[in-house]
Amino acid sequence: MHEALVLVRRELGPDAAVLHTREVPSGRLLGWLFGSRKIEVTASVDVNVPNRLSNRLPPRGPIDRRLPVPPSDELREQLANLQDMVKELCRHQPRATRHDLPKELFRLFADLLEAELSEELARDLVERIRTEAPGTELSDPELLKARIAQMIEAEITVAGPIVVTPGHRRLAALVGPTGVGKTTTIAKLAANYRLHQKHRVGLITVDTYRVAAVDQLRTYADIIDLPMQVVSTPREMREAVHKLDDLDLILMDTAGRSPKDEVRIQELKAFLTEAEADEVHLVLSSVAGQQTLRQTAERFAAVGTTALILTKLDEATGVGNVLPVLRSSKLPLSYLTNGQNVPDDIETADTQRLTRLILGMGTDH
Ligand SMILES: Nc1nc2c(ncn2[C@@H]2O[C@H](COP(=O)(O)OP(=O)(O)OP(=O)(O)O)[C@@H](O)[C@H]2O)c(=O)[nH]1
Ligand SMILES: [Mg+2]
Repeated sequence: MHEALVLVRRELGPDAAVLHTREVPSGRLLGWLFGSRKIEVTASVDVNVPNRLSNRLPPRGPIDRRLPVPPSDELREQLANLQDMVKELCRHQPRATRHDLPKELFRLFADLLEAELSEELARDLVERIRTEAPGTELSDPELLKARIAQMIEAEITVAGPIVVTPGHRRLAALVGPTGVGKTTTIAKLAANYRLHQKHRVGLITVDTYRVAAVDQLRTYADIIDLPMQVVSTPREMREAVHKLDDLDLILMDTAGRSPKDEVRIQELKAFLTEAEADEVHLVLSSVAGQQTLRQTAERFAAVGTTALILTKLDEATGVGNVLPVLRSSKLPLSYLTNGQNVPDDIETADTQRLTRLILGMGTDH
């Protein structure tokens, strides 16, 4: 048998699979002549034989006897040594593998996924906790939550509200994709600055694409009693700004643009350049997927965005999806909006509050 296998190896190479072996019954002419045993081996290089080390039950019956390889003493000893080494390794590094997450960390990981954090980010945070946190902390859910909250807080930068200095006109524009809540947010801001803080506020809209768009803003302007300018070409922008020059704050509404429409983005940039906007807030809906959020922020960076506004937090099931865009865009957050009510459903972005929202720790108002 040994000789036969050596021959197989020589003929077909080391990867050959032995499919069948048998001893040719004696009594044949050659056996009779030479008095030797004859072995027949069927082997192939292109047959895929299942791994013998798989968990399946070992083959039974005659196949069992195909290649009897009784482990030598030396082999047995090597196996035993290996076993000991593996045991030893496990004892010294109980947290060595990913699948072996301690119970509390695993729960945290699951919570983060549920909060719409990407798997990548959740794993990143949990792995950091695993290496940074002292062992005692790993079994305490409260301490773990506090630590993860700290990490998430570190990912969030806030810009603070638009700072208005009476006598120094400030122009803030809101840009973003369609339907994210730009006009509604402008109305909320205008009402708050005008009615609560008593500043002199004016509005400019460059949204002349949709018939109803100008009317929507004009309705708010009328209710709050604010001057409003409608601009349809970049050329008209200077004059419109000039007319509102003696105000403290000009809020500029723009038409929703698809981030994929390069021409419209460039056009928007022309409007903003003419207006010499002091700040450009990119409005993003927190309901959007993280990929969309990131790509949108990338495209709108071309118009000179300076801050982020997150809308529709009330509609989002989890807000962990906003973390990647905060990280990649490096834009500070200015406002959060959480409802359709003008002027109430808006707040200045707050790191701790957003962190609580991300971690699903509820709202505290
Ligand atoms: N639930 C919820 N709805 C909001 C929020 N902000 C705005 N909306 C609603 O979203 C819808 C679109 O709001 P708009 O302010 O018209 O959005 P826009 O970005 O100006 O839209 P376009 O000008 O068409 O690009 C309206 O029904 C708003 O009431 C919010 O914070 N939460
Ligand atoms: Mg609008």
